[in-house]
Parts: sequence; structure tokens; C-alpha cells
Amino acid sequence: MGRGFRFLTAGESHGQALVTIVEGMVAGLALSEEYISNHLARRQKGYGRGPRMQIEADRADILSGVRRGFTLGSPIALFIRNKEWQNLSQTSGQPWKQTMSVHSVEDKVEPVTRLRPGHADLPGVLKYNQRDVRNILERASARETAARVAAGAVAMRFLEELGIEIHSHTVAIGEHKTQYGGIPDWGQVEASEVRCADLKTGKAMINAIEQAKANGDTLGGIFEVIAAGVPVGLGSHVHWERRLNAQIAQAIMSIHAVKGVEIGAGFAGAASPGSQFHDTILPGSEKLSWRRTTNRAGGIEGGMSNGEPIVVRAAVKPIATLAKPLPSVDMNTGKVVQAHYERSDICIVPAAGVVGEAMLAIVLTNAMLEKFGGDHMEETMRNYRAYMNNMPLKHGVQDGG
Ligand code: EPS
Repeated sequence: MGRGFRFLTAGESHGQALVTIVEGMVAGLALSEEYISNHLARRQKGYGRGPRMQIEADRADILSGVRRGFTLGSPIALFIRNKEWQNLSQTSGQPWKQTMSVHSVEDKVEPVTRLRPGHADLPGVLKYNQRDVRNILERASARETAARVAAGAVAMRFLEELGIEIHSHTVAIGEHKTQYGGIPDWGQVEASEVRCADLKTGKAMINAIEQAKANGDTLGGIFEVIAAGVPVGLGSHVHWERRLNAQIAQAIMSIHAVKGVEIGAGFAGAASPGSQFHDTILPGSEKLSWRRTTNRAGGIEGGMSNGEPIVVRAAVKPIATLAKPLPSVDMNTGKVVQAHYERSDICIVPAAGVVGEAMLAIVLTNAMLEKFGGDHMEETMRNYRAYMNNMPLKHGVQDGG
């Protein structure tokens, strides 16, 4: 089996904690709990989150794989406590510790039986033969994305050393869409409550979220993730599963509530004739043998990175838990009921963008380690520089790191 950079998560939304094991990182990478926790805090922000985010203050404890500020090359175990576990459920009034107890307890726990359309509830209870939807919804919850962001932060730290930067922003919430204009001002994005650099549209997005809340409704939207400084030649054209765009699409599509993924001009590009779609290759300067003035390919051609920024967009469906629930069926009685309502978010598009950064960072780290290998950061950097310096057509990012 190949080495690969990979991660596993464990944890239920109202259980004791989330756990992540990150495997395959090289030794010698500077990594701190603060760095990971900063990314976790970014995921918790965003206008439209529910009351749960006021309760949690996500922090990752590093349990292994790091010593005196540097990775060891051994598995990195991360531990994020669910503060909510100590509390009483706002719906049932019972302590979560009891509802989620791993022991066989005597006290009766009221099962969830009113299936929520759009959630994992219906296929989950049938597939896993469950009488209580909670046995499905706890793990299906997007709380799990905190564990992904922790793993993604390890990847992001590695990529930074190699001159790769990843950012995300909100392109649309509901019907309010920014005019696509290349790379936004990331400072403005981070300052915006909806992670939108365009102030006017950002305000309209906030109003739309307020309106949805007043109506007992929810809103989806579109986020975009951009990776700059990616060297030419990650991924490959030779096999389907080695194509970088395919790996990215799987990673982004795996994020809760994502229903569509596009790279570069994506779906809109399908309407253009080829002559207006493809990014012309123009003669470059002494340092660069070529240049591109457009990036409709979104940084990937033939399943390989082409040196331009990688641009990925995702369509996020509106949250399925509605304060004004849709009609549904009680799985015990078969009777028509209102779907179960449990405290939830109104809009998670800004947070989903931060999760998108993490997933893209994980895919790119795996691709970088596949290409450049190494067991220590210095070895990886040496291999990376040798590749960039010996490329027949030189590109401007070879000094990265
Ligand atoms: C979620 C429901 C809400 C969200 C949760 C995802 O949790 P609760 O049921 O505790 O109010 O806050 O997201 C998080 C906890 C998180 O960290 O993102 C759901 O049903 O998916």
C-alpha cells in the first residue's frame, strides 16, 4: 500500500469529543495547537449559525505526533472536546451525557422518530436498522467538519512552507450573488460576517438570512476556494483516480450539504464555444516561458495542475432542519406529522467555505507528497526545488518556500 496523506475522524455531534488521526505528514514541520485552533475558530464564525456556536469554543489538543513544536512523522492525533456534552438538551431537557452515554443505561431516552426530509434520517434508519433517528443524525451532523478543519490545518501548515496559500469566500447566499471578479481581497473576506468581500452584497446576504430566520426557513448558497502557488504537475492524466480535478471534486462533494462542484468556468463554461473557453498560451518573459491571461480551466488541464490558481466552487443546499418543519412521516406510526425540529443553523455557507479550504488542502498535500515524497520537511523541500529548477519551461513559483 502506498503511503499517502490521509485522515480519519470519529465523534458524534453531542458525544464527548471529536477525534482526528492525521497520517502521512513528514517530520520537521512546525505545528502548534494555536495554529489549528485559529482555523477552528474561523469555521465557527459566519452570520446565520445557530446557538450551538455560542456554546462551543473549538480547540484542538494535539495528543501525539508533535514534539517541541515540530511534527515527528508519526500519526498526529487531535482531540476536540464538545462542550455541549456537559449540558442539558434544549429539546428534551435531558443531560446529553445521559442521552449519548456509551453505557447501557436504565433511564428511558425519548427516541427521535419524525423523519426530516433532506437529512440522513430516512436512508440511515433503514440501512442501519435503527428505531431512533438519533443513532443516525448524531454522526451525520456537520459537527464532524470541525475534525476535518483540524486535519486540514495540518495540511495547510505544510502547504504554506511550499508557498501554497488557500483561501475561500462566499459567492452567493440564496439569490444574492457577488459579481465574479477574479481573486477578492482576503482581508475584507475575513472581516465580513458572511465571508463576502463585496460589502453591498454581503449586507443583502445578511438581510436574506434574517428574513429566512423570521420565516422559520433556511438558505444555501455558493462558496469558492482558491489555491495559489500550486506547482505545475500535481495529479496525472494517466488514470481516472489520479486526476487532480476528480480528487478535488470528491473531497469537496463529501462536505455536508454540498450538492454541486465546479472547477474554473464550470457549468457556465459549458455554454461557451471552445474558441472562447480555452485559456490562450501566450509567450512569456525571461523568467516565465509562457503566460496566461485567463484561468477558465481553474488551474487544471488534463487532470494536472497547470501552475495557475486552482479555483473550485461548491453549491450548498439550504440546511434541512427547518424551524417551520416540512410535512413528513413518523416512522413508528406511519402517520403524517411535522418533521422533527432540533435547534439548528439558518445558513452555513460561510463556514462551509472554511471546510472547503481544509478539504482542498488535504487533497493538495497528498498530491504534493506523492510528487515530492520525503520523510522530513527538508527532504521534501529539496525534491520540490530540484523539480522546479529543472523544469524545461520555467514557471514563476519555483522559489516558493
Ligand atoms: C447540526 C446542527 C447544529 C449545528 C451543528 C450541525 O447543532 P445542534 O444540533 O447541537 O444545535 O450547530 O454544527 C455544529 C455543531 C458545528 O460545529 O458545526 C446538524 O444537524 O448538522
